[in-house]
Amino acid sequence: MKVMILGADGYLGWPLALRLMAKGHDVIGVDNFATRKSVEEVGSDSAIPILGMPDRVRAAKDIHGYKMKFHEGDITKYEFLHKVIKEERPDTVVHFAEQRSAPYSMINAKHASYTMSNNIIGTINLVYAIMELDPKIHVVKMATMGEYGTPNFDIPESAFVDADINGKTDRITTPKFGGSWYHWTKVHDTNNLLFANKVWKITTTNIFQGPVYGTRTKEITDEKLHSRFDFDEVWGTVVNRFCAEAVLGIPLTAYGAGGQIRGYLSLEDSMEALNLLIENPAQRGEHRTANQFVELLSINDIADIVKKAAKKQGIDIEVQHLDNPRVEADRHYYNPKIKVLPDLGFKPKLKMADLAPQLIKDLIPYRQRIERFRDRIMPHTQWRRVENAR
Ligand code: USQ
Repeated sequence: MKVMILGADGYLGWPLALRLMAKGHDVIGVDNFATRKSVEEVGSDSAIPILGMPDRVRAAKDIHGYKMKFHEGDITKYEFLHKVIKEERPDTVVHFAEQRSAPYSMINAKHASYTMSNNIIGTINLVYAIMELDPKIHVVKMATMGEYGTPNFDIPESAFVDADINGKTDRITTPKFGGSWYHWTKVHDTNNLLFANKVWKITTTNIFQGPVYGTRTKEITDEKLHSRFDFDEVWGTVVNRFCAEAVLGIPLTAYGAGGQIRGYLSLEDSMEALNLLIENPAQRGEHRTANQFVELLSINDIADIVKKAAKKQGIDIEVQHLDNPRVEADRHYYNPKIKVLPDLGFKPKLKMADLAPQLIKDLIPYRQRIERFRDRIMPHTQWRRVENAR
């Protein structure tokens, strides 16, 4: 299969390129290196050093014999995206090329509008290019579990639900309530994909993935093949942050009461799940919704797991409960359904408690490098504004 990955330089994009090549697929990467620039903009860097793309491609060839093609460019420029898809004619386009940080989107108006335009325009351009060039191409789009918010009902794995409004029934789109401007861009993308499917029968798999953690996949066998690893308050996600904090001896930064529950999965399990969804495409003309996570855990559960994992590495670490910089429920019901991936044979390999000690071990050699960005750990980006603080 020929697979184009938009966002091939990212935390998920690079390991997915390696996984697909390991499975014998042809991979064409596309990226404009926006994440590298935006992490630098907030004064941080990947905890684990990563090579530039030409060196990454060379290392994949030298170490595993994989041959990957790469195009540098911005998919919000329609002519560029249209040209690469026309030239390469992939069977599948994986769309990861979005601004993926909730805090980054909440910094100020400039960052919110960049997130909105970058994410929504990129997705619109993709569905137009596919409609014009070949609607048979399978679009695999990274959505997020965060689109649903934390509702007091079971989260379905479906784009539509039955609703009864004042005695009249109809199918309506599954209710969503994002927790940041970033999460709302994903909601808007989902709506736009549904409309593209309705009018042009674009074949889509929309993946509602929870937060991913980890440093390793089966193919990351050499330091030249590492994926980026962010840990600062803007770009780091909670599990990776806690592990980096443990390495620096900073008490783990649980926001609020720590009862926030999400569906987590390791980088390796994410790759396996994505590979299954790519190798088993949606039916022609179908809009398929897949929820993607392995374990439902609260922030307090994660703090406990990382604290124990750190202990195994000889690090004693405390947990601090900070005023939550976000506006979110920190005690709530959470029960998302998951059936599509298990039906495809998805069997998660690793639980967080098994993987966390290794994750911390992998970061220890980079302690000094992470130390340089110690002042980027504590949360500064506030959801609330002074004038409406509650
Ligand atoms: N949190 C802490 N302490 C920290 C950092 C985060 O308690 O030091 C809490 C947050 O308040 C939140 C939870 O951890 O309740 C998750 O936050 P996160 O920063 O790990 O993840 P989030 O902002 O939701 O976004 C990440 C990725 C995003 C992806 C999403 C999946 O950046 O691209 O879409 O995870 S999900 O969370 O299911 O929406």
